[in-house]
Amino acid sequence: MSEDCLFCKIAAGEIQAKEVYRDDQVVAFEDINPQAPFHFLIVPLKHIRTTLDLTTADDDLIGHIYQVAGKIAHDLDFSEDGFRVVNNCNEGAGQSVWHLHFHLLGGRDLTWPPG
Ligand code: DGP
Repeated sequence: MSEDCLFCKIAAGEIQAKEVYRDDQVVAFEDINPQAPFHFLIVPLKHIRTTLDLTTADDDLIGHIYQVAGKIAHDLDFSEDGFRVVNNCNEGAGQSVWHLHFHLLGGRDLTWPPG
């Protein structure tokens, strides 16, 4: 855990969030500023600052995150209509919280390219 990291505090249960999934590697919860009818953040419990800080030791974790994304979309019944998994890396891409996270969006038509 990294001190003063918002998502570490949510992962530790010190700050409340509307959780939809948790296991021994990740937690998923509703985004506070939803951009779609379904908008969740899938966050590793381990503090990793950005995608650029991943190592080969994290390969299974990233695979697991995609499995969890599909499971949430399936369990909440929006997988068939389509969903998107997005990771913003660094400020230019819109990253605002410095703990790796994946947006899971669904429940509306998702246009391409994203902004
Ligand atoms: P990004 O901009 O890609 O780093 O995404 C960060 C997201 O985190 C953004 O969509 C809003 C969300 N967020 C920020 N603070 C909180 C919070 O305190 N609770 C929850 N649930 N989401 C938050």
